[in-house]
Amino acid sequence: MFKRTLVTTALPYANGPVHIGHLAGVYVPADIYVRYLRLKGREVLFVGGSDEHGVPVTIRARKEGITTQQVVDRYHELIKSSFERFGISFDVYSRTTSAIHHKFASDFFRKLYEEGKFIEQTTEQFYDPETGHFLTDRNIRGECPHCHAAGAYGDQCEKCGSTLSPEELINPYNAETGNALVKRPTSHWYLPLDQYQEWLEKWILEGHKEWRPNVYGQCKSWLDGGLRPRAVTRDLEWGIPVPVEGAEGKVLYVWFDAPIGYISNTKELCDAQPERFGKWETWWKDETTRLIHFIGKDNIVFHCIVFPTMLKAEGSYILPDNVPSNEFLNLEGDKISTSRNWAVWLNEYLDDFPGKQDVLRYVLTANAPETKDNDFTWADFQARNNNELVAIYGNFVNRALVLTNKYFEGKVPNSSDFTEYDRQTIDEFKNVKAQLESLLEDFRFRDALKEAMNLARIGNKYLADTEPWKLAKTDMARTATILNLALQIAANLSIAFEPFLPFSSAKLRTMLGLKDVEWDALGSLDLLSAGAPLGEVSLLFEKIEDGPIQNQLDRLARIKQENDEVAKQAELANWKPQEIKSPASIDDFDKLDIRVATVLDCQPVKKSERLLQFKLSDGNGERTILSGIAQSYPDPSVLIGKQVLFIANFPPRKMMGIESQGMILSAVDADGKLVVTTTSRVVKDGVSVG
Ligand code: B3M
Ligand code: ZN
Repeated sequence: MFKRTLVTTALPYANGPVHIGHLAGVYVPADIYVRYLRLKGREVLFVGGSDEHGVPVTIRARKEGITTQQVVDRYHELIKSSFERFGISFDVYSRTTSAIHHKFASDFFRKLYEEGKFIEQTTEQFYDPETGHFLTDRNIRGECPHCHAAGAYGDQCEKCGSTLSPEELINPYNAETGNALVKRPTSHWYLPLDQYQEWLEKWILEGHKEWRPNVYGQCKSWLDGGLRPRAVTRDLEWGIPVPVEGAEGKVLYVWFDAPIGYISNTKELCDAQPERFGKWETWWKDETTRLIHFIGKDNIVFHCIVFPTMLKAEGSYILPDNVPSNEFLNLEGDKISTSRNWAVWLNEYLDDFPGKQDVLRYVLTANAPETKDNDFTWADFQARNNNELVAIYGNFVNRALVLTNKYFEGKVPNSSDFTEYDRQTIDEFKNVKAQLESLLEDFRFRDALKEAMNLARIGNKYLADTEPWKLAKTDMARTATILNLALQIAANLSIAFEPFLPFSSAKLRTMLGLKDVEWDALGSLDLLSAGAPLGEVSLLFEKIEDGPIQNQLDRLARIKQENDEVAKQAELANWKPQEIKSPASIDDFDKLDIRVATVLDCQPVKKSERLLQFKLSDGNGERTILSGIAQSYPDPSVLIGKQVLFIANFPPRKMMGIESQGMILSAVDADGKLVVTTTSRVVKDGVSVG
């Protein structure tokens, strides 16, 4: 019943470059899907763009001392050109600051407003009387009501992890100016999601059981929790002004206007090239169009609940048929983070690994976080390139081409009778097309890639088993048949891999002298006709040595060090003395016998990572004390000759077979390392402290 497919990808925020997490989660799978549909001759439109509103871009601008427009211009250009270089084949990549989008989103809001689809509510919000601004949760800071850390955010305390609302903060202030805040009434428009609850339950829970379990599950838990009205406007300057009289100083909430960007970007393209792309309404309002949103898991509720409700409320739009959403990709075991610079940035990858777009596309797909979070490591990147792309796919193709050049002057040789083994090989790869199709249509790109790679494995094994380089000495006819079949398999590979590795497929086709191909030719044994000349042969993939991998690891190590340093500084800045313990009397104190001693010797305890063994002169003779501070003193000999404070009347205790006679007193320094305490002038050993 569907005649065409409209594919959208989440609009990345224009407040930083795109990283491998975005690529693995959204853009690579969407591009595979679109390329597959195009190759199949289906009508498809691929829409992307930058999300240029919201608070983060304004914060970035203020931090850098430039205008918000400059920030979004910079990142929009960077993101757009990186996608292009990487082969993400958008039909349109526009932006939400375009005039077309502003008008479109504004009209969309006005229509719902005029038809009474919103409710208006007045609430008390935090306001900075000095700057005259209402503040968003993230811009409000104050003391955490739970752990009392200073500088907790209006939505979360990063120290203890509690989720907060700004009301809960003690002494809330404006994060940027430090000004104290007051409450002021302000009114906003809300999309009454609760009124659509029943409709959504039916549409999703009954109508879309085929959605991925993670997507369906998140929707179900939102719906089970009961939907509430959501504000679609904000008190901000940066954004699309609310097109209602008396709404000065208010803009559309970024999550209201951003998904409308999918529509306005489509309109921008279709209006510019109607003969090629038709009318935008066909893509958005015709029931025979299938709409697919590719997104990351943190965007599920907006694409499955909020945006469909907006479209339903408007009334003339189609709804998404599927919302394939991935889990997250981690980097070397840690969560990817733009603010901590813990990422592999696409633009940097393209500069560091020129011509290797397909290697990253391959690794991100082979390891795609389709069903659970996954980890990207540079070791895996190198291994997959060297052991799979080079050793299997590249090796097979190279052998087939080089041998054809050697024995048949670079022309596709004639095939004669097949042997039983040839037939087995052919049977094995005959199914690949159907398998690939069902996996691709089911958005299972990781498994689909495995199938394609399997085809390369079949080819590689065929050449290894038949050894045409040996046969060439005795049986040219048989050699010709083998190489013909090998070249046909290579030609098939250029089709099977086209959605995944478009650069390599194009290169392979040039080497094979193959013109354009279509998906439906996959599985055919006469893609190349006998006698046709091959193109110039070069390596399809190249080995990646340790050097460039080490460079990447070194870079990450540097970033980790910087981040640790920043975290330490932040901890220091937030450090507060511990609360005073409950009252004690002089009698309590008198029970402890604290004395001074000189360190005669200090050695690490064998087989222990923590313990140092002290030999002390305590005025009466020698005393042995074990102290768990080895990590803080890599060279314990620095302590020899120093005076230390110790508790003399703790009962002796055995550790690692050594008796410890007391406890040495230590404090913690800013790095979390222990430092032994001492007196400010030398005193006699054994003197009491009190
Ligand atoms: N910019 C959030 C994100 O990049 C947001 C997506 C908008 S899609 C309409 O994760
Ligand atoms: Zn806290």
